[in-house]
Amino acid sequence: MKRQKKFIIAFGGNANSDLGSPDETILFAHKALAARGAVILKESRLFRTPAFPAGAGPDFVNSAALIRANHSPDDMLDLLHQIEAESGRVREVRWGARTLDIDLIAQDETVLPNEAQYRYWQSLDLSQQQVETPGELILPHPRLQDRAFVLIPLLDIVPDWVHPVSGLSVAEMVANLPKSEREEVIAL
Ligand code: PH2
Ligand code: MG
Ligand code: MG
Repeated sequence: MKRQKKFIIAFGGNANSDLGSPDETILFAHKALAARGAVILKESRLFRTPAFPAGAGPDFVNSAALIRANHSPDDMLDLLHQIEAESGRVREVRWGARTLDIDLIAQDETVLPNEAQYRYWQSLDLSQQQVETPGELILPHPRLQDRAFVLIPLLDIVPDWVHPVSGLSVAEMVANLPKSEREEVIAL
């Protein structure tokens, strides 16, 4: 039998939706994934995190989950977008206030579309990131190692997962973050 895939998913929101506050919306999204046939293996706590970039809006609520499913990575991304839509998300300006953002962070040790392209997207600095958007799914998420609001929730669920390109574990990536950024992420 083919081994089922494991996906690492990140959730975030900093605006009220039809379903309620960001934490209520995120908990709805965790349940919606399970209702669509994904098996939730681990769920992180919810965390309050300052918006990135600094000053970009109200604080976020962030969380993460490890799920098991048969989907291809592209089908999983479609499912996440459907759940965003169901929870009242309107796709606003990039990096603006949002009711619910669900990001596919990784699928096992898969690198997409290939290691050379991956390294290109990972190498972009902040100003290039704001003008260049990949037309295809890049995995693992190219900004994973930079974001305390993603990494600290991952510490709850997959501390030993190793990034297939850098070879660093989640715990090592967290340790590489500036202390000030780690301390801004606070469990609710
Ligand atoms: N998501 C963003 C942009 N900035 N900041 C925090 N703290 N949490 C997020 O989830 C987040 C963000 C783009 O999706
Ligand atoms: Mg996001
Ligand atoms: Mg997103």
